[in-house]
Amino acid sequence: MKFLCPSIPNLPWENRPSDCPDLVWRYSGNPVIGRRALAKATGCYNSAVVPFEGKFAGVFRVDYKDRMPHLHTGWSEDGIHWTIEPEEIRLHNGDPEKGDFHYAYDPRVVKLEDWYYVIWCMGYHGPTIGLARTKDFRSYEQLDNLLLPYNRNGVFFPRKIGGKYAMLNRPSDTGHTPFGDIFFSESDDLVHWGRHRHVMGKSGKWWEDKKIGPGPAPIETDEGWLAFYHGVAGTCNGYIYAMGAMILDRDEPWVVRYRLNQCLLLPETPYELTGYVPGVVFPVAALCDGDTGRVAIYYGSADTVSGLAFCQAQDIVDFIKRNSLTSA
Ligand code: BMA
Repeated sequence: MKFLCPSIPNLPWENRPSDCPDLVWRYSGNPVIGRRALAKATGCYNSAVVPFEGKFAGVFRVDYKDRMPHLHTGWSEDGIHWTIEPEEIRLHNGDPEKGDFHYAYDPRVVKLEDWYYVIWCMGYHGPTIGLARTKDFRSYEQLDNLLLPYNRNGVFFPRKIGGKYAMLNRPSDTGHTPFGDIFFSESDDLVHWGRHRHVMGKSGKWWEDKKIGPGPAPIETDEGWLAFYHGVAGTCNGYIYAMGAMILDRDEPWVVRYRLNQCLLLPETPYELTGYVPGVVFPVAALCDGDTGRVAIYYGSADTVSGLAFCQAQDIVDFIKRNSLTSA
């Protein structure tokens, strides 16, 4: 299998512990970012990182002591130890008509052509998906919102598909919706989006019996787009968020080639089971080294801290194909 993504020679990595029975394993030093990443923070999680100039940069969700979420830039030499900028990101070309940073959460960062695009959930008469771009993680230009309210999860594919910008997103309502399917949308100019196609909804499996939503930017392989996503179980005690995976068609990514019949990462450690929202694993970035197929997954834990996990893309693709709810 070919991994059609750039090499990341310094990708953070740890081998799978010999006693780990799973295909996705956690970094032994988790959480990589704690809840007090800044003095004014009560949580730092659901944050997106990318390779940048031989090191790593990212956009981080930082919740303040009024429990409002803000976006901050972060820097790391190794993808593990992070420095979070004390001041929140300011947008150029910000326009009240596009919404502002009244609240901002669950960023994704995707390198596409010459830009790093930041896609996040923001308030504009209710939650919708905001868009900004940067080349240096110091100056961010705000573009028009991607979608109408209400929508709380959006992520770009890392290249144009059929000559168009392409994204996955998850329409919702104003709150923690008891429903949600993943849709595909495309655009010529990043402003006008359409050709909205249904990708998939919840399955009959209980780990994702309430709703699903897109996670990190899909990883391109010659077998299709490997996409991790979050699935939500509605238990008698509240929602449980876990990570699943699917393979989308390379040219028509609204077509699900394979869909794993179980989750890959379920809350089970103390930092995933204890926090502001116990029982949450929320993947937002998956960096794949094109040379080795090693993947480093960054995920929010219990809406409080940030975790790092690893897997081999080849193993995951093989596993999905062997254990699929959908056949190609
Ligand atoms: C979602 C979002 C995420 C959060 C998750 C679990 O709806 O609000 O930011 O991690 O719920 O609380």
